[in-house]
Amino acid sequence: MGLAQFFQELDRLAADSLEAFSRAQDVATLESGRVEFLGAKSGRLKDVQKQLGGVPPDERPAAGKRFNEVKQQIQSAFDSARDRIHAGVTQVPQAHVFDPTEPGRRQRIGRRHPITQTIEELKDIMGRLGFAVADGPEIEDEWHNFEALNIPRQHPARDPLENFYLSVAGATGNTVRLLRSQTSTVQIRVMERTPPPIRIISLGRVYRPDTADATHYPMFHQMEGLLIDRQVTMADLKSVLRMFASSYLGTDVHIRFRPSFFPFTEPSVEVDFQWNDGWTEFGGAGMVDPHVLQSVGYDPEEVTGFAFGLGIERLCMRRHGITDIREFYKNDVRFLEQF
Ligand code: FA5
Repeated sequence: MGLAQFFQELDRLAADSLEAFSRAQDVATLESGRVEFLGAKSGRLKDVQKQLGGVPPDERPAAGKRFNEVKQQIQSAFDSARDRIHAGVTQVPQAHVFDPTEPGRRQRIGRRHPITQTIEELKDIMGRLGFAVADGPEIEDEWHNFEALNIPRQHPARDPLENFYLSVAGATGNTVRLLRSQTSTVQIRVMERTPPPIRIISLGRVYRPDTADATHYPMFHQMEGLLIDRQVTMADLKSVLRMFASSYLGTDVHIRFRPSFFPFTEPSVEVDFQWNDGWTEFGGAGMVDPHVLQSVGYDPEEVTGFAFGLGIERLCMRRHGITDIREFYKNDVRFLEQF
C-alpha cells in the first residue's frame, strides 16, 4: 500500500470517528463508538495499524508518525465525549437541586376561626375567675327557652317572627322546638340538675331572624354566665364583669350598668364597657329573678345569684377593631388569616 493510500485510510478513519464521538449523546453510543474505532481486537484503528506493514519501508516512518497523530486525535475525541456525557448524566436538572442555604417556602397553614379563638380565650379568662364550662343544645324546647325563664306564652319575645320555630316529628306527634334565641337556656338546664352553689359559663351559637347588618347577624354567639350562692349582690356581678373585661381587652376597663328589662332577672341591666374612645354595649345582665329560682326548685330565701349574657362577636369586634360583623361569616381567607 502506498503512502498516499495509507494517508487516505487514516483521514477517513479520523473523520468518521471524530464525527461519531462528537455526536454521541449517551453512554451506550459512546461505548459502541469506542469498540468500533478503538477496539483492541477488531477496531478500525487496529485495522489501519495492520496496514502499516504494507507501506514501503522508506515511507514507513512518515506513515507511523501520521498514524500516531490520528490515534491521538481519536483518543482525545473519545475522552472529551466521555467527559461531556458523564457530566450530563450526573447533572441533576436545575429544578430539583436542593439548596440548603435558600430560605424555606412558607406552607399555608389553616387556622381556627376568630370566633373559635375568642371562645377559647373567654373560657380561659372565666376559668381563672372560677367559672366552669357548661353546654346545652342548640335545638331547644319552649320550657328552657321561655317558660322557665319567666317568659310566658303571650310574651312578644315568643312571637314566630322573633324566633326560628321547628316542628319536630316524634312518636307521640309533632312537638314544637326552636333554635335557641339565647344561651340563657343553659342556666335552666344547669340549675335543674345541680344544687347550688353554681358558677358556670356557657358559650355557643344562638339564632334570631334579625336582618344582617354591621352589628347584627341571624346566627351569632353568646357567653352566658351564672353564679348562684348565698348573699350574691349586684356588686359581685359588676366586679366579675369588670375583671373579665379588663382581662379580655388587656387594660383597665370601666363598666356601666344601664337599667333594662329581662323577664328572668330583677333588677336587669344592659352592660357597657368603656374602652379606648367610647362606651360599647356588650350584653344584658341582672340578678336572677326569684321566679326562675323557684321554677328549678331553689329556695329564693336561701340563695341568690346573678346572670349575664354577652355577644361574643361584639367582644371580638371591639378588641380587633372589626367594624362589620358580616366579615366573620364571608369565609374570606384574607380576613380570616389575620387572626
Ligand atoms: C339576651 O340575649 C339575654 N339573654 C342576656 C341576658 C343573660 C340578660 C342573662 C340577663 C341575664 P340581648 O338580646 O340583649 O340579651 O342579647 C345580648 C347580646 O347579644 C347583645 O348585647 C349583643 O351583644 C348580642 N346580640 C344580640 N343580637 C345580636 C345579633 N343579631 N347579632 C350579633 N349579636 C347580637
